Formats: sequence, structure tokens, C-alpha cells
Amino acid sequence: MLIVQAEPYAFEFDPATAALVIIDMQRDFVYKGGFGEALGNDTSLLLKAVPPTERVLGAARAAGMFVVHTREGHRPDLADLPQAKKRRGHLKVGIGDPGPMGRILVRGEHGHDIVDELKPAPGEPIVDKPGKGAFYATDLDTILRTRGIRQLIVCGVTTEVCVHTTVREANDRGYDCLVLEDCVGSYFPEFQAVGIKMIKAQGGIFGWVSDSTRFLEALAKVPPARSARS
Ligand code: C5J
Repeated sequence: MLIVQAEPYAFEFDPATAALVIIDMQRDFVYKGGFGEALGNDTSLLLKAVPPTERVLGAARAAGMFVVHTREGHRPDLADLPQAKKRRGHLKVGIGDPGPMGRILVRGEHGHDIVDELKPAPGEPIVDKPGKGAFYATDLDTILRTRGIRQLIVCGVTTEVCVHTTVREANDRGYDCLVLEDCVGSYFPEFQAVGIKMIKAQGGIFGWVSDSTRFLEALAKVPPARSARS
């Protein structure tokens, strides 16, 4: 077992039964010139989570950990896009419409795909999700259980929306979640702060919070030759 210093207390995990889950690090949310920016958001607040996540991803791969990526988006025919979601916000340019990086949040479009820095490697499942939570209307739970995964190390965007929803869903399904604070991001600094606080409140009501530095320190204890898969 490895131990990560975390709040509200240390998080113990076995890299063989823990997965790194990277939520919605998509161009349209994270890069300048995408949907997120078109909505008036400062994307640099999300982009700053990418370098630490890249370091965590590299270390997780080196330790042989299971890695899963998610993307929020819809079928090109929008048959899985609830009208309520489409209508919300009265946006001039919303989901399914042509946007700066292709049709917004539509699978197969440039903006829908994962940022270059965190490109999934062959064999790492990509879970396409129509909702905010990564368990809703997806096969994520089956993928994790098939692999014997019990604990999730969570990175991604946005903290108070898809990260929170996924962590809450995971918690209800019996997974332990460790959220790495510098590897998650919000367009709203106050939501980032309170979103992180909420996870670890009340003895860890939804999970644990740490950061990339402390996680990498723990993972460095895995002997280089050892792979969680071997
Ligand atoms: C949002 C997400 N914020 N991935 N999506 O709409 O958090």
C-alpha cells in the first residue's frame, strides 16, 4: 500500500486497484478560442491544471496504473441531448451548433477531443458521457469493476461541475476518491475553493484532497521495474 498525505487524513492505495480518472480535459473547455472562452470564461484557470496533470499521468503510466479519460459530449445527431440541456442559458451558440473548434460538444469534433498534452495512450479507455457525471449513461462502472478498481485518483475540469458530480456518483458506488487540487480547475476561483472544501469536509464526505506533488511523492515509492499490471 502507498500513502499519500491528504486531507482530511492520509489516503492509502494500491496502484494495482486504483485508477487515474481524468475528467473532460477537452479543448473546448481548456484552450483559448474554444466554447469555454466564447461563454466569457478565463480558460487560463483551467489550463493551469494541465501541466501538473501531465506529470501525474506520466507517473501513473510508469507505475502501471489503469488510466481512464472522459469527454462530455453528444452524438452528431444530438439524439442524446436533452432539450433542457440544449435550451439552458439561452445561448446564441450552444451545444451542437458550429463553434470556434467545430460543432460544440459533439463527438468527433476538434473541440470535443482531449487536449494534446494529455492525449490518451493506446489501451486507455475513453468514456464519452452525455451528462456531467461520468457514471451516468456510460459503461465506466463496468470498466472499473471488470478491472478490479476500488479507488480513483481524480483530475480534470470543471471542479464544481463534472469533477464534483463524478466524485459524488463514485462515492455512492463505493469507490474512494482522491482529488488532486492543482489538477482540477474551475472558471470561478470561489467555486474552486469551495468545491475542494466540500469534498473533504465532515471527515471526507465525498473523499480526500491532496495535490500532484504529494501524489507523485507517494508514487515514487513504487520500484521502477514494478508495474501494477504485472
Ligand atoms: C461543464 C464540465 N462545466 N466538464 N462541464 O459544463 O464540467
